[in-house]
Amino acid sequence: MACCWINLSAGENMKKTGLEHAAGAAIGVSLAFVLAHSTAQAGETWNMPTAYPAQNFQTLNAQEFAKCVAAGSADEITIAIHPNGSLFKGGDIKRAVQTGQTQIGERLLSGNENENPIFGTDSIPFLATSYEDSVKLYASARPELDRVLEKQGLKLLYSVPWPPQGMYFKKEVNTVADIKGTRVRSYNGSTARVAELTGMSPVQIEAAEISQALSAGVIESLITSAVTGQDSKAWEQLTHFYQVNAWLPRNYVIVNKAAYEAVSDKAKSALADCSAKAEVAGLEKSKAANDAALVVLAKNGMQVVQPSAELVKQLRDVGAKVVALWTKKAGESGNVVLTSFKK
Ligand code: PCA
Repeated sequence: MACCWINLSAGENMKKTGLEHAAGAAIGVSLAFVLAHSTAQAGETWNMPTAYPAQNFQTLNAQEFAKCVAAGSADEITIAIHPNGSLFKGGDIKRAVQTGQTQIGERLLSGNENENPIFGTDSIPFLATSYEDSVKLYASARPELDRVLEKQGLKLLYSVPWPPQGMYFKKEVNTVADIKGTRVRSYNGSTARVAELTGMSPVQIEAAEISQALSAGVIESLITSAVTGQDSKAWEQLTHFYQVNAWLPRNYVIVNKAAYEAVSDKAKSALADCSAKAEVAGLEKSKAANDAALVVLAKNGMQVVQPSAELVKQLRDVGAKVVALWTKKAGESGNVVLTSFKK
């Protein structure tokens, strides 16, 4: 009878949490949850899809966040992390949380810039190019982000920046003329526009698929951090990492508002407390991961170098065009964020 009871419970749990689309993984999680909590009073598992590898600093930070929430809520909420696009691919995570297919998720903030330019604030070329400015820009954007997400039935818990974005190539590059026609992986509107305006061909690809796309020749260049280059073993196909420091995009962790409203006050305060801690800890992890990744890239034979003055100038000119496009689209609310940031 033990088997039937467990199956039934897992099924009910599925229905309650509305996880039809994540059936395979969720059944495993639900079973584990039922087994582990068969004597507990109340408690639920929140499945947390992320798009990046288990050992990436964003995921390790999320693991600590999950532990913190379990402890702070006295196990009312158990967060099960599903890294590397294993439950939902990066591009599907926000919608999955919004529609209640899952309760919580981590996503690249600027990945949803097509919905609202405010999501792309962190990827405005050459606006915030240091960790310090990234924190300042995020503080300026946060009230507007909260407002927009609230209207979408979401609650923003925390956000952690990626390291500064550079460019990877398989040859030495000194001017924009050298990169014309290159197929480059893009991950948001900014990367795609920078690519187009420099004569490259952007190809939208999830981080989890970079290695494969590089070895298949679908792409031959990247705009990303040292960390994602390390995660993707960029040195297997590419030779140069140019430290352009174009911007520091962010990941953000969002929770479905209805799921959030349904938990106790104690759990809500654990979520707030652990989110604040995750933002502080995540920032430090990002810095440390960047330092370590730069060493790993070099150790594996990559040229980790500064771009030429000419290339920087040309990229900044392109960046200015992207900024103008963004400012026009973002209108008054974008203006408020930029004015507050520049104060
Ligand atoms: N890594 C993520 C976003 C920015 C970064 O450094 C990616 O490339 O998908």
